[in-house]
Parts: sequence; structure tokens; C-alpha cells
Amino acid sequence: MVEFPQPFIPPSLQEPGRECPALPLASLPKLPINDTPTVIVDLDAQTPDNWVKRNPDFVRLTGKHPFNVEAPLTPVFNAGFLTPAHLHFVRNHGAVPRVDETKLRNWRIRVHGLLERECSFSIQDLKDKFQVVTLPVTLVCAGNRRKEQNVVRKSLGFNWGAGGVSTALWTGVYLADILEYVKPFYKEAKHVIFEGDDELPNGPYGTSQRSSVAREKRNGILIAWAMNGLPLEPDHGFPVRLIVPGQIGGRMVKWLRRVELSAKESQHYLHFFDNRVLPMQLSPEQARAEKEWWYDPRYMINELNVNSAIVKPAHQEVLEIHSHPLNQTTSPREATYTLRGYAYSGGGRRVTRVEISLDDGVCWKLADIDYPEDLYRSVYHEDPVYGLLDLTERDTCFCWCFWKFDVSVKDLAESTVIAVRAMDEGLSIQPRDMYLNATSMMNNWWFRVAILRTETKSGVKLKFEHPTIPGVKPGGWMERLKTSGQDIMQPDFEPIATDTVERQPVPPPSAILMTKSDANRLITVDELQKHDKSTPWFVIQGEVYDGTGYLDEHPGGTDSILLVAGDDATEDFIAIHSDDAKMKLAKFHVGTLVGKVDDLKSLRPDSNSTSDTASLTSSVLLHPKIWKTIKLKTTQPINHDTYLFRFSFSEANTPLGLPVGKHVFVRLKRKDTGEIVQRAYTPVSKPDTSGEIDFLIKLYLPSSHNPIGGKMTTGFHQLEVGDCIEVKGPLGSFEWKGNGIALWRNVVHKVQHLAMICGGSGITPILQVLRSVFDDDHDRITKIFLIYANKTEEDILCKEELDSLFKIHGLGEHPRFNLHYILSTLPVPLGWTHSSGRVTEDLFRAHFPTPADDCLVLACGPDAMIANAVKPGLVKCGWNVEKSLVVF
Ligand SMILES: Nc1nc2c(c(=O)[nH]1)N[C@H]1C(S)=C(S)[C@@H](COP(=O)(O)O)O[C@H]1N2
Ligand SMILES: [Mo]
Repeated sequence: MVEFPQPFIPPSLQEPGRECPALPLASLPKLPINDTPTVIVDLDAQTPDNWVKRNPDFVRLTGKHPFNVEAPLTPVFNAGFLTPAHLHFVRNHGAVPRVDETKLRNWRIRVHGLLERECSFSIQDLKDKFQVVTLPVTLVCAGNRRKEQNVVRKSLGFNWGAGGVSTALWTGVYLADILEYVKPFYKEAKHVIFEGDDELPNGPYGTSQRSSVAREKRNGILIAWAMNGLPLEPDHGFPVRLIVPGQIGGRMVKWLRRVELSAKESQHYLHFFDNRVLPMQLSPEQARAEKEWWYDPRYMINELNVNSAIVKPAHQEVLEIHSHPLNQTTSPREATYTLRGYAYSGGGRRVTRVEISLDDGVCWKLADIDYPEDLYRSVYHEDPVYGLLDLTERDTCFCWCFWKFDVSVKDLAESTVIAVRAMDEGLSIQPRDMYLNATSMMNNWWFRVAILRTETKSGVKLKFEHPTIPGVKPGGWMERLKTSGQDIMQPDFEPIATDTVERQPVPPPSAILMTKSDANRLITVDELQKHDKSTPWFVIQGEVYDGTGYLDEHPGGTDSILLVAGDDATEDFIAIHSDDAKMKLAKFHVGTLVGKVDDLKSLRPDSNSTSDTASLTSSVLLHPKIWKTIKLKTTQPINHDTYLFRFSFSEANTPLGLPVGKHVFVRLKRKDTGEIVQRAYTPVSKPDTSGEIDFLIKLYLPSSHNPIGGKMTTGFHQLEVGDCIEVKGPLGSFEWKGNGIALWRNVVHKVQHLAMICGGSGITPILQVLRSVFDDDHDRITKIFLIYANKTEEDILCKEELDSLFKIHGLGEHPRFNLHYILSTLPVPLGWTHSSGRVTEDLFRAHFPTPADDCLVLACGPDAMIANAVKPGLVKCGWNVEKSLVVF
């Protein structure tokens, strides 16, 4: 009879110092060293798991709750063959069932259904009736390495790195023995269903095995109560769980309450709607919408597929190689570096080879493999805690193995990428190509680590970059190459030629799906470039979009699309668009670019451009395609939070080249975070300025109210005189030509009345037009009606200028300027004669002209103001917003 460790309470709940009970055999892999957590981490305080003690160093993959974590790769790997509980990954679909002493005492596993002998077993019953056994088993979540797919396309699942894998000694009894005891009617009972005690929105967690698999002892399925000789931790199923060696973690039901012999497979919600690899043709959205796919048993995942990863070099590890033999602090070129990592496969199949390539898959060389699991095959050991540890007659491989490969530092320095692939006994080999699927499960394409090389004074420096890093944090070559416009399913690890400059940080990947599942045409660079001005196609992150249908709708104006026609627009698009805009992009997706987008990046000669934008010639400072560096000359406070930033170009006497009404892109590098931020701004410079450009910037600085502050304006705030930023432009769909003529979406409008509505810093494009109208001595007819909304009176920008223009043009016999303010913060100052409250149709009725063909409305303000107040208000007053509303 087997003795039980007493009390049968997980160490984290009682006696955290407890170590794994020793195994007397020195030849076996060492037992893990536990660092059992003793405190409840803050993140759990407000969740139903606020009684579970956890390692604070885990990478949380789904925020606070439920608890889904992996440990950073290096510590898990360094822990060795057996993973201590505090580093073992956890996958919980909901709250951890809380098992107190009473609940523990009454815990039974009910075995029922199509069988002769229905039973309810306590854990003690299991120990008394059946042979207690221990098996080393590797657990892998089917989502392991999912983030790599999520970077390509956001799937129906969260971002596992390559750490969704761990190994432990599991102690329990064979399911096969229990089944034999309860005598199932196997003629009908084709399935064995398992159910957990967790309460999830769609019922408890449950799944099933085919009886033919479940009853076979060779498959090693256990009902287990101990992990590495200690009671299961709450996160791993305390008091008892199923262990299914060689299968995905998802089949190993935790907090096991019920086993049912049934003619039908499990009907549990997550048996169907989780752990499936759906056909590649199904986009995540389709998969969500078309439920029938999930019920097809062919797409279910049981056994693991062959997989491997590189752990060493670690992500961001640096290897300095000196060229001078006397420099002892760095590696000489003759030195070797040992690459290391793990590999595993499913169904008991052995990993039969692991291969390394340093030329992205042209040549492969065998790595050495260490199979610690084999060390158990020569021992027969029986003990009160572990029961029978006997793998002497087993030939199944249920555990990970470790590979290593010595490479000369010189070869590493000449390579741009290290790739690993494994093959198993069934001759399944990890593919080069990703099997992109809606749940992003079983991702097992080659694991590749990019090598970034920098020349240093004393030699070269290699920096290693994993494909991704787990969780939401950005990082890894996949995001970097995606941002640079590559098709990362076919990555190209070009050498980073001898640059000594640190690379720019990569912006986080877009989690928004910007592609259409049925837009799967392959488009060549040639075809792309044929689509320029009349049917503008452009590229974003390797995908091709047709902008034709969007020319009229684009809030940024027609020419911001025309300017990128036939070209790569990734940088600008990602930098300035909201998630909402990204979502809208999918509609215009036509296919995927083949060939290198980099070829496009170089500027094509301006001669082939038919744009009428004056600044395409170099007689002006601004260029729509080339970033120009400008230097901060002065800043001048305008009010409590707004400053006029004046920048100078290097050519002092060249005209700026900014038509009235157009805006520019501005980009800067944040001094604190190093992040590149880009926004569109309308400069307030007069159109005939030379050598300089002025921006009126309202600063949204970090405050208790908004701890982050405006990304861009905080960057502006950090600038000191002499600092440089960049501009390019002009762009925009609207231009005021003067003398009553506006060019809008390439159509000439003769305008008598200009109605204008703006909010806060939205005054800038309005001011441009306004000044130009009133500065124009030839223009005696154009009338302007301006409504300017702000929170408080002190927020009103350029009030003096506006008021004085009003005195000149707004009074007298033939007034041409109607100026009206509205303040949203109540109460308004004493003696305030303008409006207060919200922007409504009444305001337009009172202060705008009646709608007419020769009248345009210009608007600039926060999106919400335009969408919720301006548009509906104008419509109610009879304006045709499609035909007359220009939104900057
Ligand atoms: N009852 C229950 N069992 C469960 C789950 C769950 O959410 N509830 N998650 C499954 C999944 S998807 C995995 S990968 C493994 C993870 O086991 P671990 O958390 O002990 O690592 O448990 C499986 N068993
Ligand atoms: Mo899983």
C-alpha cells in the first residue's frame, strides 16, 4: 500500500518550504528546485483567484484573469528536464475551483455511463484499489508558439510564446486499470468523457477520448494527484486531474470530477470550440461565424505534432566578437558558441533528429540530442510517494528532449538567421511554412532566431532576436520585418549592413485584421505599379489595397492616397491611423504582394508623376515623399497649454510650399521612450513663408487624469531649441485657391460662403483659410461664418487675432465675417455673450448661412465632435454633408 504525503495540501497553501520527496537514484534527472510562492500577487487581488499564490515573474498572457501564463524561456529551460510548479505554464479557462478541507474530504470521481459497475472513487480509493504509478510527461498547450501566427494575422487566441511547455513527474493510477475495473460496454461505449469542476460560462470544462485510446495502458493515461512528488497546486488541478501523455494539454482535464462511458463524444462546449486546427482557408471571423466547422471530428487535435525551439541564444542576447587577439573580454572568432533548445513530438513518438541551418534552410546539420526521459528506462523503483516508477518496458516518448549544436563564432557572424527543425519517428518534419489557421494552434514551422550584426570599434557585435516575445509586449523579428513591409510568412533575413546606428524600436503590431480572407491574389511589383493615379493601389505590411473606392471618403484627403499609389504606405498608415481606420482597410484588400517591397521604397523619379502639387518640384522646401529635417528655433506660449513652435529648414530662402488648407506629416522620436511618433498637422505659417514652418501645438501632457498624455504632444514638449524633427507634405483633399475658388477632391468649387466649425486646436486649418481670405485684397465677396468650440474661454486659441479680424471684417455695412464662440464648461464667465453648452443644430441655424450650392462647410475637431454633433446637426439643418462638408 502506498503512503500518502500528509497533509495532502499543495505546498503553496501549506508548508511552502516542502521539497519534492527524494528519489534515491542518482542516475535520474534531478528533481526540480521549488520556489513555492508564498504571497498572493496584487494582480489577483480583485479576481476570484485571490486565494491562489503565484509566481509574480510569470508572463501573463490574458491580463489579470483567467490565469494563463508561461515563464520566460530561459529559466524554464535552465530548470532542467523537470519543471518546478512555480515555472510550469498554466492554462485556466476560468477561475480555479476552491477546494477546502471539507470539499477535499468529499471529493469523488464518479465513473458512470455505459458500464457494468458504476463507481465513485475517492483519491484514497484509487490508491487502495489500483497500482500507483509515476510517469514523466511533458505538457504542451496546443497554443504553444501561437504569437508567431498572431503577428501574421490576429487569430482566435492569445499570445503564447514558445514557453507553453513544461515537464513533470505525474503520480496517479492508470485510467486503463480503472476502466478494466468498471467494465465498460465497449460495443457501445466508444468514448470516455472527462469533466472538471470549474464553472465556465458555457458549463464545466470537459472533453473526451476514444475508448480504444483510453483503455490502452501503453498510452499512459493517468488520473493523477501529484506533480513532482507533491500534491497538485491549485492551478494544476488540485486535488486530481487527468494526464494524457503525448497529447495536447487541453485534453488533460484538471479538477477532475466525472468520467463517463458514452456512445457519443463529449458534448462540452470547449470540446468543440477549442483545440481544433481548422482548415487554412477559414479566416478567424469566418470560423467564428460558421459553427459547423468546429463539429467536424477531423479538425480536432489530440496528439501533439513535432516541434522545437531555440532557447539559447536568448532573445536580445548579445555576443561581442573582437577582431583583435589581445582583447580578452569578448569572444575570439575561433571560439564556438553552443546553440541549445528543446524538441518534442506527440503520440509517444521519439524525436529522431534535430537539424540546424545557418543559411535559412539551404543546408542543415544534425544537432546532438539528449533524451533525459531515457534515463528512467533502466530503473525499476517503488516507493510510498511515487508508487511504481517503471519505464523498463516502455518505448514511448512522452517528454521533451534537449538539443545542442556547436557553431563557430565566425559562422554565426556570417549568418543572418539560425533555424531549427525536428523530425519524429513518424518522419513528420517541421515545415518551413506556417500553417496559418483560425485558432493559430499547433504552430510548428521552423523556429528562427535572427542575427543582427553591428560593427564596433573592436570587432562585431551580434544581437539575437527571437520571432516574438510572449504576451502583449512588442518585440522580435516578426513584428520588425512586418513593420518594414515584409511578408513575414516568407521572411527575408537580409544582412543588416555594417551600420553602427542602433535600430529604431518597433511599434507594436497591429492587432487589427486588415485583410479580407477571400482576397488571396498574388500581385507582382509590376502589376502594383501599373495602378497609380486613376486606380491607386498601395501596399501596407505586404498586402495590396485598392484605394480607388476610397478616394472620396478618405478623411486625410485624396492626395495622401495618390501619393502612395504603386508604393509602400506601411509607415505612414500605421503611424497615423486608428484601429477603426485599420479595420476599414480590410474592405479594400485585393491580395498579397510578391517580391520585395524594399524595391519600391526608393523614390521613383518625380518625372513620372502627374500630380499637380506644386511642391513636387524642388523649388520649395516641402516634399510629399521625402522627410525633411527641421530644427526647433523658438517656442512661444500662446495660452496655458498651447505653444507656437517655429522650426527652420536648412535652406533659409526657399519658399515653404504649403498651399492654403493643406497639412503635413510630422514625425519625431520621443526622447524618453525612443518611440517614433507621427501625426498630421496643419502648419499656421503664411503660404508665402520661406525657410521656416510654424505649428500651433496644444500640449496634452501626462497628468493624474491621463497618465500617459498625448504621445505626440508630449514629444513636442520634450524638444529643446536646436532639436530636430521631420516633416513631409503637403497633403490634403482641400485647397483654398483664393478669390472664391476652392479645389476639393480634384473638383473646382466656386464659393460665396464659407461656413466653418472647429474645436480646440482644430482651429489651425481654419485659420489658414480665414487669413488667406481676409489677406486677399482681390477677394471682396467671400463671407465667412465661424463657430469655434472650446471648453473654457482661456482655451480659445488666437482669440485676439480672431477678434480683431472680426472688428475689421465683421462689422459695418457689408459684414463678411460672422464669429461665434461656444464654451462647453459651465458656468461661463460673467458677461459672456456667446453660446454655451453643446454643439447642436440650433447653433448652426443661428450662426451659419442657409445651405446653398455655393457654400462649403469646413470642419476640424475631435472625431467624436464631427461624428456626433457636427454631421447630425448639419443634416438636420438641411445640409448635404456628402456634397458640402469638408472635414480636415
Ligand atoms: N478543468 C480544466 N481543465 C483544463 C483546462 C481548464 O481550463 N479547465 N485547461 C486545459 C488546457 S487548454 C491545458 S493546455 C492544460 C494546462 O494544464 P496546466 O495548467 O496544468 O499547465 O489544462 C487543460 N485542462
Ligand atoms: Mo491548452
